[in-house]
Amino acid sequence: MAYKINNLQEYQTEYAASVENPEAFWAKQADRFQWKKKWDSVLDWNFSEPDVKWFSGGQLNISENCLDRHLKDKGDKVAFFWEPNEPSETGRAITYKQLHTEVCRFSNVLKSLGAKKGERICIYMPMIPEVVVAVLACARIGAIHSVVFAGFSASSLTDRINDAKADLVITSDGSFRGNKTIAIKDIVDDALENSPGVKNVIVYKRTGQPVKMKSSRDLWWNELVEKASAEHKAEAVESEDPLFILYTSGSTGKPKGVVHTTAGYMVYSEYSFSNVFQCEKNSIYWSTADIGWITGHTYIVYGPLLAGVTSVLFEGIPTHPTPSRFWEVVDKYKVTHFYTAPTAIRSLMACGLEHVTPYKLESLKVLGSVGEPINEEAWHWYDDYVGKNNCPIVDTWWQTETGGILISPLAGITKTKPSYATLPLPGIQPVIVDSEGQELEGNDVEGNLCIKFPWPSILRTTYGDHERCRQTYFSTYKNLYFTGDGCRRDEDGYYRILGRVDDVINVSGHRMGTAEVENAINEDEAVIESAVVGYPHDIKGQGIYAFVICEDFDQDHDKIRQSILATVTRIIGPIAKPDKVQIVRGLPKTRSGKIMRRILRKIAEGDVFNLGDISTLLDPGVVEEIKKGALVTL
Ligand code: 6R9
Repeated sequence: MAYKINNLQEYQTEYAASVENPEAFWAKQADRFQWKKKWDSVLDWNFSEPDVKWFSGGQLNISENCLDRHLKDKGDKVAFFWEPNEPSETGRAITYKQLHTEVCRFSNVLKSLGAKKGERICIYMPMIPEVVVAVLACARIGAIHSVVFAGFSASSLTDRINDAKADLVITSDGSFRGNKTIAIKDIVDDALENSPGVKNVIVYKRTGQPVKMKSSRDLWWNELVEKASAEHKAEAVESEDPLFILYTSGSTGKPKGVVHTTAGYMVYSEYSFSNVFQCEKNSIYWSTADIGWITGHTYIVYGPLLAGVTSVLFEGIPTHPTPSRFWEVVDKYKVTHFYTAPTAIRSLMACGLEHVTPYKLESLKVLGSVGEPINEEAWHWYDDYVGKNNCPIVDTWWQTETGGILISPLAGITKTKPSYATLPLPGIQPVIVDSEGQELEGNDVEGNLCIKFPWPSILRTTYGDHERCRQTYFSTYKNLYFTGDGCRRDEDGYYRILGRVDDVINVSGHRMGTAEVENAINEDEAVIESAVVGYPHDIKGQGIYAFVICEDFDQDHDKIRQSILATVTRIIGPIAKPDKVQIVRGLPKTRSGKIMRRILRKIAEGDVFNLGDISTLLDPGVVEEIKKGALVTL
């Protein structure tokens, strides 16, 4: 098992060492892995371009470190227990050796189709073991995977395929999600109408539903794999060769392709996984995330496999067939480490205790939370009814861009505090700055959260647009990585994340840019202009509130709403559907034409008596009208 911190004093010593001599600290961590060629220098960096390089000159393969490295001692250990959507369907147990064989076979399949090092491969799949095989096979041949969440629409998929210039797509015929069957392959077909660069589509048969196979382009997974050899020597890649692209929303325009590279990401994903969760030899770890999000990448695939842990891989949703599904799975596999999102906790909380109390949940040792701030009520419910006041809760703060957890308790070591992510991991140097970029030193301060020194899994660029990366993360405050989150450091030096300070809404732990949702709404025929803001939502954390100007205000508003929801679903996917759509005659704009979102946010929150100064508006009258029609209880 990897090097692990065992107590608070060790944490403090490690932390101090990591700040004093980061290079020596990370070289020691990197030494535990298998290198095809050792690095020449540990770290070269500047945040102004930005240009960050970890373990330069080194060569390695991350899939070899996830799989081959464990074969001698852990070949027969289960890597994944796969639990299907329907409890009546038999699951699968896949050992490290079996996973290795499958990944080797599929690597040969990819090679036989001409896939090469550095090429982009798009993966659009449900939560089945083959998605892990696909990801690791890409890494094994040195190709760059771009996993797209299978809930995104055809048009979102097209954008991501085209931005990454992927020429191969891996998918399935359909997927099971709750009581729905989704025609995944049809969505891919639609997407490919506008992605002429794609030469092949590999289709895994999951549901058995009929699909159209385009000859010479579309190939069945099973047929390709049957013919493939199970021997494959992992390609040597450079430390800084890209490992994957993952698209995420920002405050402006289209989602950006966050790029992570190989060696640093490997070292940090394993280090953070091992230290935050503190798994032991016989632990059964389960993260309920989807592979389409960063949590799925780092803490379903890479972290746990690098650490040689046994995980549960779950295809379904928390409420199918009943809201007991999670607890049933915990008892079935005797899960020891359970990692989920506050939104899931809140939705299960709302379903009632009768779905939890019949379950033993005795195996649980550690609970985790990720994706959004966890409110105290949800924290206590998780602690009382799931952890039975016996399991530390690790509230893990991090981002797609950070690659791994940066601020979190270490399970059983750091004293927890409801709704606090607590302390930075070794190697992480957070700073809180005011709006001018002045560092706020000492405790009991609040401002914007930045990080002042690189850690191994920091993003390296945004795909195809380095300037966007610089602008978004490294230009707001000189020589600092800016997270986009507000933060408080309390009197004990504990960090509490307060949520986004930019135009990003966090809906059920999923990041949505307001601009992105507005662009989708504006595609609707009836719409002239729109403005989107977030508002507090009991289950989702934040909901999406859209103010929309239509061509004809006197049309049936419900009809327009339905049409807008359908348009947003078509363009982005169901996760971006506004919860509230208010049709308005005008939007509050300044004389220079800028929408004053501050006012709309207040209205959406139902706080209409504190709108602040509205005298700079071009037409203050619109505010009164919006207030009258507001879809809130005042
Ligand atoms: C891992 C992930 C990142 C944004 C981040 C922040 C919010 C994530 C959080 C949290 C408070 C936590 N966030 N974890 N806020 N406490 N424990 O979620 O990545 O999808 O990129 O979202 O999510 O606002 O900036 P990503």
